[in-house]
Amino acid sequence: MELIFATHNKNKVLEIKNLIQKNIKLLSLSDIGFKGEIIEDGKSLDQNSLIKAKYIKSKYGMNCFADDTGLEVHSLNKKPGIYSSRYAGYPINSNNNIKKLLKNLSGFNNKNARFRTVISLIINENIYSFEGIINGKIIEEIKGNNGFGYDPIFIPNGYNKTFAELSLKEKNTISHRSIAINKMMNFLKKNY
Ligand code: ITT
Repeated sequence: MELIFATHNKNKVLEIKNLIQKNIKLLSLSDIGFKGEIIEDGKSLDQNSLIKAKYIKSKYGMNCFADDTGLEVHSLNKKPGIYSSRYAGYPINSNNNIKKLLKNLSGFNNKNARFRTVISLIINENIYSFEGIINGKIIEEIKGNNGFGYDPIFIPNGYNKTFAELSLKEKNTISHRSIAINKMMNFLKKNY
């Protein structure tokens, strides 16, 4: 089975490559030659992941899935959430996003946060959804060089390293995205 992963984020593609079962041929947006922007104007991760998947499905007619992920910080009323990629405005820049987040969080004692991923999968005309959550906390300094986005300031519960200090393999054993992808893989194994 061929499945398009409707994302422009190369880090996401890299992360999930090893989690996809062998009988699935994963195609990225660059593999199919799509360079356009998909406007994510939904009000939730669910809506935005569905917008991305539906857009590619209707344009190419191929089965596909999309991931929308947000960092939800308890003391900031679950922000940046759906605004995670453009939290500090345009052009999108992870360092600026991190700086803004740390500034906004500086007066709060509660640093609890979670990453939440929602995957929308479209097979033929059927739509399915899978969620993955990892709880942790935000630290005030940047640590580690691996990963992407907010990884250098997020420590998952039960660990003393940030996601950016963990290897790709280690992050994949516990991450929001791997939980959602594994749910999708189990579903595909059983049903397709
Ligand atoms: P696509 O929409 O093309 O998939 P994107 O990077 O815009 O790519 P999202 O809207 O899902 O994807 O992601 C929002 C932002 O959240 C993303 O740009 C990162 O800054 C951050 N993010 C997502 N997943 C993350 C992860 O695993 N670790 C750290 N930050 C992450």
